Amino acid sequence: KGDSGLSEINLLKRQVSTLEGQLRALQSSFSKYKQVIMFPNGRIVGEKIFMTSGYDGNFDSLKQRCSQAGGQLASPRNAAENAAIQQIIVLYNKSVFLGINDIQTEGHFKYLNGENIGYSNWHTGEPNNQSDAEDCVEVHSSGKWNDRSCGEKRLIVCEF
Ligand code: 291
Ligand code: CA
Repeated sequence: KGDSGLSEINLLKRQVSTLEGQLRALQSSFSKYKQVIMFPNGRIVGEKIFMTSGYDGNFDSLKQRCSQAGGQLASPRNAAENAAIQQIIVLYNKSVFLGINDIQTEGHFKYLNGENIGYSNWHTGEPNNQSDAEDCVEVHSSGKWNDRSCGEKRLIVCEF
């Protein structure tokens, strides 16, 4: 009884050590896989992934495309996330639309889930709601934000 208990423990030890090796291999292969699929269109910031497919569209069409892909339009919550989006903008030399707008109440910019924004990076003088027609948010290569007509076409960047 004592002996068979010991050999069971030894068997379990061998199995745990095999699993540890397999986990290490999986971690290293996943880390390489992430690096490969992120090149050159994606950026990882913490738990969040920003990704462009290179397409342009107006706000509604971009919003729909991101949600069809199981994500949503990029909605930066801090400077690091904004900087990741900025890198994609610079790479493509195209401004993007964020998942932020004041369609519901002029001057109250919200995320797509209706929550008030907790981070912003407006250009000086923005948002100005030019011609009373600017409810969406574009980001320029400087990383700065401008409110802009939702009907304009911008580069898609989704977050997952
Ligand atoms: C000016 C600023 C912006 C405004 C923009 C658009 C341009 O920036 O007043 O606040 O969003 O004009 O109104 O719209 C068109 N149709 O040109 C100019 C450069 C971005
Ligand atoms: Ca504006």
